[in-house]
Amino acid sequence: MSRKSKASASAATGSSTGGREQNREQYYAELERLQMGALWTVYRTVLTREPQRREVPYLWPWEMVRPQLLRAGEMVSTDEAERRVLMFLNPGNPARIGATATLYAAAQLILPGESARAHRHSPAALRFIIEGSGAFTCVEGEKVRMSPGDLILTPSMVWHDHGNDQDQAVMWLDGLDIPLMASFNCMFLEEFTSEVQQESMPPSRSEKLYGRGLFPSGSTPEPKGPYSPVWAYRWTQAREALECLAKSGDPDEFDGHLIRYANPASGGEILPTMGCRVQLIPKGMHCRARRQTASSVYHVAEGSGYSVLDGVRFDWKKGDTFAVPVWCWQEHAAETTDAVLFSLTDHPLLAPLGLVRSQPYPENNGFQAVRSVFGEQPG
Ligand code: 1HN
Repeated sequence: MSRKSKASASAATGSSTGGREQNREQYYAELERLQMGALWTVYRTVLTREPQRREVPYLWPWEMVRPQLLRAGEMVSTDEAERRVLMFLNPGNPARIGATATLYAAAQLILPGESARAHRHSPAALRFIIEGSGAFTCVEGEKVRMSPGDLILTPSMVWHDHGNDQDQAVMWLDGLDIPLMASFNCMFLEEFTSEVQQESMPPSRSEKLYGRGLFPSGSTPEPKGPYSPVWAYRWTQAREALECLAKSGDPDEFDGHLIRYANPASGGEILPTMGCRVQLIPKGMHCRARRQTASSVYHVAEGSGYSVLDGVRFDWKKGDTFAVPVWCWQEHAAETTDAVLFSLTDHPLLAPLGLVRSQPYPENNGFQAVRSVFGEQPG
C-alpha cells in the first residue's frame, strides 16, 4: 500500500492507530462468529521452527504402580471393568489418555480364575509381561501363554480376550496407539458373540508357523494385514539375541546393544503404528545424548540405571516405566549392573511420512548437564 492510499484508508475509517487496533479486534470477533480465523494471528504458534509439545518426560515407578494395581484388584472385577487397567497419564497430555502425544501406556492386572471379555478394535495393542506366569491372551482363536518379558501383539481389528487359569496374579504393560486413533477420529469397537473365544487353533500356532523361518505353503493363507503374523515374541529368545549381540561387537554409542522386533514376513516393523525395541546397556556404559522426532515409552526389563531427559535425571529400576516425548534430549546409563530396556515407539508411522529426524547433543562432549533429579524438590 502506498503512503497516499494508507493515509486515505485511515481517513476512510476515521481512525488513529488505537482505532485501527479496535477495528481489528472487532474484525477478529466477527470472523470468529463466522467460523473463520485470520492465519496471521496464529501463524507463528502453528508453524513452529521445531517441535513444540505439552507432554513432559515422566516416570511411573513400579513400587508405586504395583500396590495401586493390586488395590484395583480388590475394588473392581474384570467383569465390571472390562479391562482392569491403570493408565500412565503424561501430566502435560491435554487429552488425559497418552503417556506421550501418540502412545498410550498402562498396567493391567488379571487375577486367578478371571477372564477379560473378547473384543476387537481399531487401536492396535501390545503387551509386555511384567509379573506372573500362566495367564493367556486368546488371539483369533489361538491361546498365547504369557511369561515375564514376553511381548504379545493384538493388532488392529484382531479378536482378543485374556484369561488366567493358573494360581498367580499376572500383570503386564499395555501399549496402544489410542491417541493416534482418537486424533484420526477412527475408533471402532466390536464385542465378540460370546464372552470368550473358542480355542479354534493349536496353541502358539502363529509362532510355530511364522516365527521360525519355516513358512507354511499351499492352502494355508499367506499372512495378511500390515502387521506381524506372529502374536508372541518370547523373552528367552530376545534375551538370547541380546546376549549374542553383546558378544558380537561394540555397543552403539547412543543405544548400547539394541534389537528391533521385526515382522518375519516383511523384515519391517511389527505394527504399522508402533514398533518395539529392546536394548542392553552394559554395566558402566553411559550412552550419548540425542533427540528424535519419534516418541517412546521405556520399560525397565532388567537391572537398574538412569536416563537424563531434557536435563533431568530419572533413576530407574526393574518394572519402572518412563515416557520420552518428541524432541526430548535423552541419554541412558547403567552403573552397577547391566540394564535391559524394552521400549515402544511411534517410529513406524513417522518413517513413511519422511518425518524421522535425530540430532546428537551438540555441546558438552555429547552429554547433558544434569539440572535436577526427578522426584526431588528443586533446591
Ligand atoms: C484393550 O482392548 C485392552 O484388550 C487394554 O487388554 C487396554 C485400552 C483402550 C482400549 C482398549 C485389552 C485398552 C483396550
